[in-house]
Amino acid sequence: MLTNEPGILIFVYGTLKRGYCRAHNLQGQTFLSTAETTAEYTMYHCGTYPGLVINQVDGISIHGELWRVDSRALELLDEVEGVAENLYRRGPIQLLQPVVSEMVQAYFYQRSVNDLPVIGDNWF
Ligand code: PCA
Repeated sequence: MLTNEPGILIFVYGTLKRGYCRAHNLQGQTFLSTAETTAEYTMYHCGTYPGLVINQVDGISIHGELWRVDSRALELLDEVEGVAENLYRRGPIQLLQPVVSEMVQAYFYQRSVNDLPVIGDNWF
């Protein structure tokens, strides 16, 4: 189920998750499973959405969802997440589960996280 299929794997942890305000951007794409990152990330509260940053010193495991998306959806997601404006950058992320052999990507927050509250392991 998880390998040798077209499209790329995306880990979503915030407003793109099912039931949240940007979930419609994943309509028609494939939800694979809930997922958990390795303990190398910190999630901040950026106002009305969360921002993930890499933190290999004292990061934690973050809960989210694993999706397979086609290239058109990926383009849309990049636009929605403000990649061109450098709000987020899309890059590889490590998962604890599920175990996948392919690269998984996620949106990493690019602005300053000084003074932003830390959320914990789950964007509710
Ligand atoms: N949307 C993306 C990144 C943060 C956000 O709110 C996501 O759900 O993964």
